[in-house]
Amino acid sequence: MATLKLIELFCIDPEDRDTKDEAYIRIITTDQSPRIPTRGSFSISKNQSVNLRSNTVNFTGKAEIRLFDQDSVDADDFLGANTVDSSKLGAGKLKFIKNSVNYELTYEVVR
Ligand SMILES: [Ca+2]
Ligand SMILES: [Ca+2]
Repeated sequence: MATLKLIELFCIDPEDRDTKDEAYIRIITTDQSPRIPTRGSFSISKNQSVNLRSNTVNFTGKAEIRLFDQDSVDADDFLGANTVDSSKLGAGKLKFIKNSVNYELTYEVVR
């Protein structure tokens, strides 16, 4: 068992061109799939960051981190996925890059 600690989500280029993105994260583990934030989304635009330090998830094996932009009329945009491993402890950065969209998520895996 390890703990995934989210630290910061940084938007280099948003998905929604003219407005802010409504970003949210879903973490898929072997036994749960929490959404962060639980309801709604983080309002984020180009060169802005969101502090995620209050969010931790316990997991065993691998955890998949999926990033979405919530849209109100059409379906939410899936912006990519990354996997972290409970045996690889330490801090790191995950890239979410799709077409012109570019996000960076800072995280740490601790025991
Ligand atoms: Ca969108
Ligand atoms: Ca949106």
